Amino acid sequence: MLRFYYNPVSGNARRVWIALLEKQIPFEPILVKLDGDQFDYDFTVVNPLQRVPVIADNSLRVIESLAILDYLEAKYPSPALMPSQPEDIATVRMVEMLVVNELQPAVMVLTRPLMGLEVENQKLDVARERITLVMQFYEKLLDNRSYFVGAEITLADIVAGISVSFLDRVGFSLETYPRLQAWLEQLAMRESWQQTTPPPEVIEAALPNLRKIIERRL
Ligand SMILES: N[C@@H](CCC(=O)N[C@@H](CS)C(=O)NCC(=O)O)C(=O)O
Repeated sequence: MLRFYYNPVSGNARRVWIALLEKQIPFEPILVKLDGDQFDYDFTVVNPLQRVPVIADNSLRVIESLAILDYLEAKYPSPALMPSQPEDIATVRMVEMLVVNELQPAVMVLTRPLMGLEVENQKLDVARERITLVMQFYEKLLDNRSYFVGAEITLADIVAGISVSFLDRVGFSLETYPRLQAWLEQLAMRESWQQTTPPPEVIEAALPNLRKIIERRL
């Protein structure tokens, strides 16, 4: 059976977890505690980069959440989480890459002061500006659709939904983005979403580990 190395507070792992549930792929979850477990020899053999998520499928190891999502899509195409029309594929990729290249780095900056870590005010301003630009872009792109590409959930919604739903924790309000709010409500109704939402006490317990992870970031 496919093995899924994860941690419940890892947003990157949650992308894969939701895809596994949406596609109803049987898997064995393997918890990596991220309290230093990720540096153990056994896990380093699985992922030399010492991060979750990882998928192990027989002798194959796939690291990097977006690569894992592509692998799952290719191997288990139904139900599809990647559309087939060229313009829709471009939309999914665009939304995903904005998360990775713009949102995640900016959120990392806003998280630092919450963890008692130093950061220059100017960097906080730049981070908020980048997030604003992405939210404005997403709000327009959503239009009046339920999901980014229409009536069905895709990888775009999964990848962006996890990051956008985290924004209130770093003090970024979505008050002025009614479409994004409605979209998040829609996502929150899904079983895969509810099943993978980390309970507050789990997040609370993980904070010291998360602080160390953020401190180590380049
Ligand atoms: N680009 C990677 C990022 C993976 C990543 O940063 N995982 C974090 C948890 S969200 C991790 O395992 N961190 C452990 C560490 O930095 O020590 C992906 O998308 O899979």
